[in-house]
Amino acid sequence: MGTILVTGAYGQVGRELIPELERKYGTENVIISDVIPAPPDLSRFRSSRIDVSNGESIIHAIDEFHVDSIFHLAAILSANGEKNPQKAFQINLLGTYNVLEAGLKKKLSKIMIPSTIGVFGKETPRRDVPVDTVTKPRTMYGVTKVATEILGSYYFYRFGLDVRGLRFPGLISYSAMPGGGTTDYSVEMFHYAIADKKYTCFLREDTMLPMMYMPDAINAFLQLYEADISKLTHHTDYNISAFSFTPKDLENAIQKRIPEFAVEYAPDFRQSIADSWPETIDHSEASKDWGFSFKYDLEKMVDDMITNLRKLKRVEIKNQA
Ligand code: VAH
Repeated sequence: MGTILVTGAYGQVGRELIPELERKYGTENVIISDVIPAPPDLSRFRSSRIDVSNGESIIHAIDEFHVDSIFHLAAILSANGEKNPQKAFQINLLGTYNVLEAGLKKKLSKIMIPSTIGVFGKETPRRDVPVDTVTKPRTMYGVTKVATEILGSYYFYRFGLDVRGLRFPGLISYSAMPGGGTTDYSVEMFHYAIADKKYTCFLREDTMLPMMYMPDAINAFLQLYEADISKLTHHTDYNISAFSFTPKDLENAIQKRIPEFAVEYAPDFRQSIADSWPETIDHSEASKDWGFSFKYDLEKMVDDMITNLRKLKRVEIKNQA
């Protein structure tokens, strides 16, 4: 078995995907990469500096580490993408093209590419959105992700390259901060609550969005990675989600645990992005084809986030002492 290369490995998804890949496949079989050096706490892994807009750096890493499959996480998310659409195009679309071309040239066994509910737009139905529907996104992030879904399918049907992907909703986690998305408020709120600070939310209190706790998201990604290809009726665009909530729902859920926590609402440019996304997702095809399910509902997620952030804060205070 060859090794598994993770691009964009030091972001919110990568920080939780890496230990799960390590647990399943062994430290020596996981190669981590990003445009920045590996953080000290990941020094046990072999690592590479890869800028996915440079196709040669991907080929070089595949040769150096005998890579057999890639989890391609490198991407610029929705909010940051609107601050620099040209860079988002370069990294998200051309970067993914480079990964697919490298996979073809080096005959890789599998390429995993996360997509997003950000592929949907104002013309998409607002509730119970199926996989096959109108995808006219209003962000460069969404445009690049629709394109990479279609490009990945093309590489499967035209060249037989096994490319798989799923549409992540907003992802909540405690081990790394999100990287410039429209759903980042759902993580920031917890950090302010734990620090006994008032939080200013950049979305309206009634903005309902599909969400998921990171452990369920990582489990789903690995389930799709290990799924029998003959069972797949889609390849790069499976819908997944666990629950939907509004910022007010999350404020209320946190206040049940931290009564003094308060939120004020001051929508910014990200409100128009959120308004273009649906409220709830139909994930039945992922469940039918490869057994997608989730363990965390809103209440269980809130408890786990608060418990673990408090643990991390105690460790941080102890280390500073
Ligand atoms: C973003 N967190 O906000 C990402 C995600 C569905 C949202 O793709 O851009």
